[in-house]
Amino acid sequence: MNPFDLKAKIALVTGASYGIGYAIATGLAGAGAKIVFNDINQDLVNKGLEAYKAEGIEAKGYVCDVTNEAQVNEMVATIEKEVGTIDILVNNAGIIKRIPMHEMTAAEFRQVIDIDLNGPFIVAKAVIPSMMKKRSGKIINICSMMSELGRETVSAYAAAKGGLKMLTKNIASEYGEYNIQCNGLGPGYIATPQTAPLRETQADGSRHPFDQFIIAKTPAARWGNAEDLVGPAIFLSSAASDFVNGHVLYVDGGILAYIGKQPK
Ligand code: NAP
Ligand code: GCO
Repeated sequence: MNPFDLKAKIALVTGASYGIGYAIATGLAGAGAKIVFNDINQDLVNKGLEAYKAEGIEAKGYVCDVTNEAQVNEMVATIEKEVGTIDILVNNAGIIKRIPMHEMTAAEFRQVIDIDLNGPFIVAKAVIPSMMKKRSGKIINICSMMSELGRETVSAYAAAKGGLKMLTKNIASEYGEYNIQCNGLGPGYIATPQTAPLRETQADGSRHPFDQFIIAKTPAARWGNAEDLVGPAIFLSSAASDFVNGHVLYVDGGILAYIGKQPK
């Protein structure tokens, strides 16, 4: 038996029209999983469906705001009717707001917490009952370096991702007896639209200061690509990780292990 084989498994990846979610979903499909995904509007879902089709993946897409419990419950019920019980949930949908905390409104703080922490709770809560009945399930929460570290301007995001790490551990604790494993995947700094502002080439043609900073902080001396997350996601989605529970697997090129390169 190939412990990484996902044939006959149904995987829901949230916010997966592009970016990290899309890369993870295509990887899970490559391992045999049937992909269902959602995004915030029909245009994004259509964009995702075209992209998956171009890769030869017959995905099903749904418009669903992960912060809206009624929409989430309806999406999960529709998936269970149209496709089948969800075996693998990847809570990927997320946003970031980079604003100095003393300038951030409470509404802005709440919006990030709502999408990045309440959303994973709502979607996990919707899929767990069927996983309990099946006595099998995989939940993967996309955490972050900010599940462990802070930095200027990302207070809401760090609070959400720190909370998501503990939600991951609690789901693992509460549902392990149903053979449900819940783990975190903690990407380092990944080149996606979300981090594009941190990598913009400067007017004088030089690299963005933050870009240079991350290169110096990463032993691999490069930004991650969304594809770097595919193998770890397949591992956490498969039988190969049936005794891994409540763990956050950091895929960061070594950032969390490294004090950083001395400036020249
Ligand atoms: P991204 O490019 O911004 O994609 C996020 C996706 O989630 C987008 O499709 C977005 O739709 C969707 N989304 C946002 N709010 C939603 C909602 N309420 N309901 C449903 N979908 C929603 O982000 P990414 O870089 O791929 O990151 C994906 C995940 O990895 C996020 O949780 C992020 O925090 C995490 N992460 C990213 C990095 C990194 O360096 N990129 C590192 C660590 C962790 P819209 O296009 O409408 O926003
Ligand atoms: C930032 C970045 C990071 C990454 C990621 C790191 O502004 O610091 O957006 O937060 O998105 O979460 O793991």
